Amino acid sequence: MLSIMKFSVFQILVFLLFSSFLYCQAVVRHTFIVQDTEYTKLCSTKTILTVNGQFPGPTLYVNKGETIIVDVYNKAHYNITIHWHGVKQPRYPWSDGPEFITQCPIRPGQKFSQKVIFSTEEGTLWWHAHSDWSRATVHGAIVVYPKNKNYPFPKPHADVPIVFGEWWKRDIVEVYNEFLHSGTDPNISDAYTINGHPGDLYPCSKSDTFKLMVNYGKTYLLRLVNAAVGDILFFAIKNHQLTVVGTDGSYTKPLKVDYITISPGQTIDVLLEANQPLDHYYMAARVYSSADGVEYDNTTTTAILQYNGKYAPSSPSPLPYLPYYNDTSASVNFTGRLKSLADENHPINVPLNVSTNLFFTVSVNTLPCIEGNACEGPNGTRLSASVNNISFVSPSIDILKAYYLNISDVYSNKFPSKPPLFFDFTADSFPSYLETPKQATKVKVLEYNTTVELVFQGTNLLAGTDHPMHLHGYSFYVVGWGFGNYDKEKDPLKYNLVDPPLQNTIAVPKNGWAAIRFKAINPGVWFMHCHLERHFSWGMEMAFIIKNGEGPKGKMLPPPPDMPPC
Ligand SMILES: *[C@@H]1O[C@H](CO)[C@@H](O)[C@H](O)[C@H]1NC(C)=O
Ligand SMILES: *[C@@H]1O[C@H](CO)[C@@H](O)[C@H](O)[C@H]1NC(C)=O
Ligand SMILES: *[C@@H]1O[C@H](CO)[C@@H](O)[C@H](O)[C@H]1NC(C)=O
Ligand SMILES: *[C@@H]1O[C@H](CO)[C@@H](O)[C@H](O)[C@H]1NC(C)=O
Ligand SMILES: *[C@@H]1O[C@H](CO)[C@@H](O)[C@H](O)[C@H]1NC(C)=O
Ligand SMILES: *[C@@H]1O[C@H](CO)[C@@H](O)[C@H](O)[C@H]1NC(C)=O
Ligand SMILES: *[C@@H]1O[C@H](CO)[C@@H](O)[C@H](O)[C@H]1NC(C)=O
Ligand SMILES: *[C@@H]1O[C@H](CO)[C@@H](O)[C@H](O)[C@H]1NC(C)=O
Ligand SMILES: *[C@@H]1O[C@H](CO)[C@@H](O)[C@H](O)[C@H]1NC(C)=O
Ligand SMILES: *[C@@H]1O[C@H](CO)[C@@H](O)[C@H](O)[C@H]1NC(C)=O
Ligand SMILES: [Cu+2]
Repeated sequence: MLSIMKFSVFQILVFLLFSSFLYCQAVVRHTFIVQDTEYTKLCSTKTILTVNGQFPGPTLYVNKGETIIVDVYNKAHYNITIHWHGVKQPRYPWSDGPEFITQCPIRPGQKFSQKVIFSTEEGTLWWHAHSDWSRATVHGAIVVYPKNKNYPFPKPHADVPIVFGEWWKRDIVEVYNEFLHSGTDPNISDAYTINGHPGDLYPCSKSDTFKLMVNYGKTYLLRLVNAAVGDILFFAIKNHQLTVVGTDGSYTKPLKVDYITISPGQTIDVLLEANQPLDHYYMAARVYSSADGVEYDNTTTTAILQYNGKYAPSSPSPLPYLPYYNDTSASVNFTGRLKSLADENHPINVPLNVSTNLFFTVSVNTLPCIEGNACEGPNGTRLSASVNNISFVSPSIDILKAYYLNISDVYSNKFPSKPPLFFDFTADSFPSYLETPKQATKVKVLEYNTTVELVFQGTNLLAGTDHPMHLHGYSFYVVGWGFGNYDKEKDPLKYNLVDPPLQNTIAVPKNGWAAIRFKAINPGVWFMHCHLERHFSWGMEMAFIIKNGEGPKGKMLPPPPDMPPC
């Protein structure tokens, strides 16, 4: 009797162990319900698109190398797609998300189960809508934990996503439609937000402020995500230095700073030591805007870092120092100091032997007026934007499907490796004939396993400004950057090939250039675009097709059965 009892207890233990093992192996599923939700901010109420009713949307927590499934239900009144920003999705572009690049939109009432495949990413990424400007409110953080929570720094006391957003009092669809119709810049936003809260410097926002409670003596990992629609931001915390430890899902050498610069699309992980006298301290963010003559939202969003304990907080609380709105040297001073951690546990693999050199100009342009449209751009034109003088025209079925099924007339595969004309790209003025781009849907086709160096050259056509360029399906090493025209003899001599940062978004500095390298080992269709939404809407984007390589490991996986129909 006793022995039977023992045996059954043992059996139960085995069963429990086995089932928990099975549970761990099961693919984790998440539900995203895209819906219309009423929100009140800055004294006015409006309906916004959200995921699960939240702004920002839910944070996804995953372990390095995991695959998850997100069931996206569109219960709203707009078409939507969801992109997993910075997730490489090896050989599986099908759930990458950009509308008419890798899928057609999920229509109201439809569902799409998106498989999200994590591989080498570790740190912070994010997800967002990738159709028109709905990503203004449809976005959230992704936290990728290291194996066994084994960080290359002492384990932080807590993990805090800090998501920056941008808020218009008006409906974002109205702002977007009016912008498209006008042919000129969009209306500037009314506020920036930190985790959905504008903070107490705005009217009616005293109680709409994000608060981070901390214990003296502890260290916190802040996972910063810039989800703003069109603005690079400076961020700082009063009296606290920040130690940068990662960007775009990859570790960096620890870098102590007083402020950070963060581009739309970029993530930055910082350690915050709660080592100051017990008090309330402001965190603040405001725009870095480098384009001359372009209006910007000059407001400041704040949150409060509040120490636990009994004390009377000082009042008023001073704001932290932030660089001036147009301080380009402050911006690049931060961005240019990022370096990969590159230690023995986090080795890097910078491609040294380049086989394909690409040189892409990124420009703001004008198009002649078309009847029936407003033409409020300079001299009665419509603003536009381009890569290598080609302003991207969105196709009406997705490029991935056209490629996979060999459907012709959807895109041309003749995207040029260099611009049609070489001139002084960063001159003060230009003959007006240079201003008008071509309009086309062109992709650059690369053989599998090519080693690519891509130099982005910013131009001063219309108004030079920073362009945060984002590549899907890859992370790339940022091996160099500078101001003025890229010099192909001298500039490569100054490249960092030892510990360049591994990123998925790089802000090409105003009237300058940035050089990136990657190895084309992820077959599929991968979008590349400026992450300032107005430039994106004007056509500052293109796509790569990376062909299949040898063997099954070099080939794209087949599509899932539930791809949204066109
Ligand atoms: C844009 O700004 C103008 C001028 O301030 C205003 O009249 C218009 O209503 C705004 N449009 C939207 C969609 O917010
Ligand atoms: C922001 O711009 C407004 C309108 O142009 C101006 O009145 C205000 O002084 C500016 N505020 C700051 C902090 O620069
Ligand atoms: C920044 O703006 C200020 C004030 O408008 C101006 O005086 C200054 O020249 C600008 N700096 C740069 C680098 O453009
Ligand atoms: C960048 O910032 C560091 C630290 O504040 C400072 O020492 C350095 O002079 C700055 N460099 C430039 C080029 O502004
Ligand atoms: C670089 O590539 C060239 C051409 O593909 C090849 O001949 C050479 O051996 C390579 N060098 C290294 C160091 O891999
Ligand atoms: C607008 O036209 C004027 C006069 O023809 C010209 O000098 C100026 O460069 C033009 N501006 C733009 C942005 O094309
Ligand atoms: C793709 O289509 C073109 C023309 O429609 C045809 O010539 C070609 O053989 C097709 N390729 C494949 C791989 O089916
Ligand atoms: C872009 O292409 C158009 C059309 O061919 C041409 O008129 C224009 O000069 C080109 N601009 C640049 C900057 O290459
Ligand atoms: C990729 O290229 C490298 C050389 O750069 C070569 O050693 C390797 O075998 C290639 N892999 C495939 C799958 O083609
Ligand atoms: C939604 O997407 C479908 C399919 O691509 C398209 O036909 C329809 O026009 C889109 N609706 C809107 C409102 O954009
Ligand atoms: Cu841009």
